[in-house]
Amino acid sequence: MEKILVTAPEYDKAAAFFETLEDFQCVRVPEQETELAAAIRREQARYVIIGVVKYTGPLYDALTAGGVIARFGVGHDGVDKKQAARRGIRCTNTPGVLDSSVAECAAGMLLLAARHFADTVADNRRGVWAPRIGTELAGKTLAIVGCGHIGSRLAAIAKNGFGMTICGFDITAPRDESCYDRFSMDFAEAVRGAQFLSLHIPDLPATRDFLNAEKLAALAPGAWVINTARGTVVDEDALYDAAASGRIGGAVLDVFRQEPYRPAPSGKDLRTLPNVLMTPHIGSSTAEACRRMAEAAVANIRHARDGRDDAMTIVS
Ligand code: 8YV
Repeated sequence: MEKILVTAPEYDKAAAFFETLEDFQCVRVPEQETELAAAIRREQARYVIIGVVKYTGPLYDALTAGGVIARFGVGHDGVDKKQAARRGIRCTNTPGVLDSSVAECAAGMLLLAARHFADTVADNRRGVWAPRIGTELAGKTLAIVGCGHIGSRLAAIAKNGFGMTICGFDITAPRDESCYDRFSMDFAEAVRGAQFLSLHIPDLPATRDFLNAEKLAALAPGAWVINTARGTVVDEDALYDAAASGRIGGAVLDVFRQEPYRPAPSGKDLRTLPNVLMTPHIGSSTAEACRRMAEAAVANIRHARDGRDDAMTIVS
């Protein structure tokens, strides 16, 4: 039976699915690039399912023309599409299947920012009973940066569920404007008066360090930043300065420039700030989304095997 190599973290997120395929044998392999490349050569594999790690060279050398690099997820910034194309390798992703999971994660982070859940849960574990006063979300303003599928799903949850006012920012108009109270292509205008900002933009050359010192300065004093998109869209040193000085209320972050998180070369360590709450890139980590990402990644590979490139979700 033909093999699909699946990087270990992704295999473990949907093992029950990968173990029961009848037309492919899925093999759990290391995600580190040279080890992954060695596994591809050893198994003479044409198909590989990968996570968010950045792959720069050996992966593309190891696969042969006609092979598929299938992302288990939507963002494909870790894949060098040009190198792959030069070698006749197709790259795919799984859009649409994780929107609710990531949007729900961001919604939970809004509550985390507003209601001291992290501190009060930690207090209770230490036997400390210390109620704290939080902030009601109803009537507050949430700025959504990136009004695609995930941003718009969060907009609907926050507007219809929490009763927040939603302002959207993007470089093109949102497909569905009904969940936005206002929309602007001007950042300062979009975030005016917002107590919360949630990022939903991809990692592109144009979005690196998007949320920099200048844009942080445009936020209302005490505003909170939520990031479930990509670490690279935030200038982590500037965010550290804004949170450490109390200029912003704080940040709840699920994604980082380096994962697992490592402080920037400046040594400014976000983990040391009490108003910065961090989770280990779990936005899409629900059983439901993981199963759907696995199914969609395998579907892309099946289409490639069957010569149905038209049905593949190819990224370039
Ligand atoms: C990861 C993500 O793909 O879809 C994305 O872009 O960042 C995540 O869903 C997933 O966690 C990899 O296992």
